[in-house]
Amino acid sequence: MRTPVVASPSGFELPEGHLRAIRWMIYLAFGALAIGIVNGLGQALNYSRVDILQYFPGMRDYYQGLTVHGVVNAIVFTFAFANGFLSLTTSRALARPLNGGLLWAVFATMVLGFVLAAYAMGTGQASVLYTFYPPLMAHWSYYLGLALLVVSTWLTGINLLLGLRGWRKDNPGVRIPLMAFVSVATYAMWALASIGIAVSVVGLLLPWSLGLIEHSDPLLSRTLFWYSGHPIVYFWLLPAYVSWYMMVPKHAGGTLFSDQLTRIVFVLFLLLSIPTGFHHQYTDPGISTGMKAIHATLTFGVFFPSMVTAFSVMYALEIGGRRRGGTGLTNWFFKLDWKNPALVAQLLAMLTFTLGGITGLINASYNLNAAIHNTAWIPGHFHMTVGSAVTLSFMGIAYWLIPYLTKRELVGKGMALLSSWIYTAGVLVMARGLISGGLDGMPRRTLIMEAPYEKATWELAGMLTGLGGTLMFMGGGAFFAVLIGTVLFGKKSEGPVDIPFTETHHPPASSGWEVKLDRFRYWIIATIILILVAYLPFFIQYLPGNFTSTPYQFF
Ligand code: HAS
Ligand code: CU
Repeated sequence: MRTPVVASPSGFELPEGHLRAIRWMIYLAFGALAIGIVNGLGQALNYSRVDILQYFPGMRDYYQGLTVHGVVNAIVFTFAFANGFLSLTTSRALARPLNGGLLWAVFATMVLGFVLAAYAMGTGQASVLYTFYPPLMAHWSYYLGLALLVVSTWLTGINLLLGLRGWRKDNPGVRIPLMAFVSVATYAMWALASIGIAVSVVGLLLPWSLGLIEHSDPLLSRTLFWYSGHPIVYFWLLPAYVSWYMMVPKHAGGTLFSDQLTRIVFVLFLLLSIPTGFHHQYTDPGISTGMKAIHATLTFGVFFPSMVTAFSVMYALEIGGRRRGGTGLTNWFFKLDWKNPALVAQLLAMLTFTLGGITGLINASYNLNAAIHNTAWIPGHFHMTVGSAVTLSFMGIAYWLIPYLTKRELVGKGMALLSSWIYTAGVLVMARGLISGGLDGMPRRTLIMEAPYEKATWELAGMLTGLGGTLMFMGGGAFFAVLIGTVLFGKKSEGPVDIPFTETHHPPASSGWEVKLDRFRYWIIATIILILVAYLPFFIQYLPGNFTSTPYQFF
């Protein structure tokens, strides 16, 4: 084995003002998560017929609570975290400051977007869920708020790109540092992916809610939504993957075995994340079966880089476990540092994600999808992906990131460890409830406690869902106690605090085909071609659309 090399240069420190902007983005992210988990508890308890939503002003209505839960957890929390975290990783990896003004502009745009959307949701004028399908119509401030949240990700993307361009000018012919490569690839993917939601919100729904357009076209808006709505799940996931590749091996005392393969994985996500949206629309009329089959096939394609990730990261962990004295086939796993909260949270996130991934494969299978679409199975699937692979990983990252950003030591390490275990137990119990109920026809997005058609067999499923959700809430509560304790009472760290950088076995190749991996321009062109193959036939046949639906507001 060769001497490992550090994957990205360290030693460079971001200007104090930049760190402050990033710190506020991370605070905003976790502030949103805190609101979201209170709502989440209400949603989970609904399945076990316990009504707590009535006690929360501004969340009295089931769909109001569910909208707040979806928007703050799946959009505000994830976007704010990605904007802050990947700005930091890019700047550190390139060893140069990003544009400080843009960092603050990102923060301000997110706050404004959040306030506008919160106003609409809090006053009960936007109970349209985070998918906002027309003809359900929300208050204009909801759409404008969401649009601004998307703009904040574009501003971050521009900032990363400007940083990369400057770095390239100063370092001609040098390979992009791996950590910058994976961060920029994430934003390049999302820049192309977010076009659908932007066209739908700014071009159709916002003017419609302002009375400028009279009617809406549900199928067109759904299609534009899912054009962005599938890749958005990778925009949530990839910052966690950045950490699994670039930091978790370091926590575990291991090394990453291939720089090249890591780049290939992120290029595959860039290429394949977007042309898959119809797997959310298998049951929609008006889209040909042939087009659905293309999206199904590409969905199996985008499964592949996650499989590669599973084996790459597992190998890095194995190296760490063996260096700590692990022997035999499995003993290395138990030798990992199970006392490090940042590592444990992310290991548990990975373990849960194996189940989340498998359920994804079932969703993607056209005929199996018919059995579980719109049932409680789906929230079962996505709480084992975004609800744990992503959220628990971000919590794990926070255990070193908050001390790094505040220069204070983590308070309550034991509580932090316990929090991850309780949270994971909660996710698994809740998913067990939702998944078994879903297989038995228990619907999602339904006020089960007042449904007149409940099946007796849903009772156990509902109770497990409520119990699991309560455990998740307790785990989340413990996490916030640690977080707030650290920010307010953490001991000032002595000496410099650094980001945990993973090392790789080999430096990136300086000649040969691997060098071409860094040419983002080619990958972006290839991605656009794939998008055209996957979407153009539908739009050619469907446009100019059917703008005939009159708006509904049941709230
Ligand atoms: Fe999904 C619906 C298919 C991944 C989120 N998904 C959803 C919805 C959400 C969501 C929110 O094809 C509902 C949307 C709504 O409101 O209607 N999903 C997939 C597939 C994957 C997948 C094929 N989903 C995700 C991720 C999400 C997410 C990631 C969030 C972050 N999903 C679907 C489909 C639907 C769907 C259909 C529509 C269903 C319907 O009818 O409505 C794949 O990308 C999954 C790949 C994952 C893997 C797992 C790899 C495992 C890893 C961990 C390794 C472990 C280690 C541990 C290293 C292949 C990387 C080592 C430890 C040791 C034990 C040694
Ligand atoms: Cu999807």
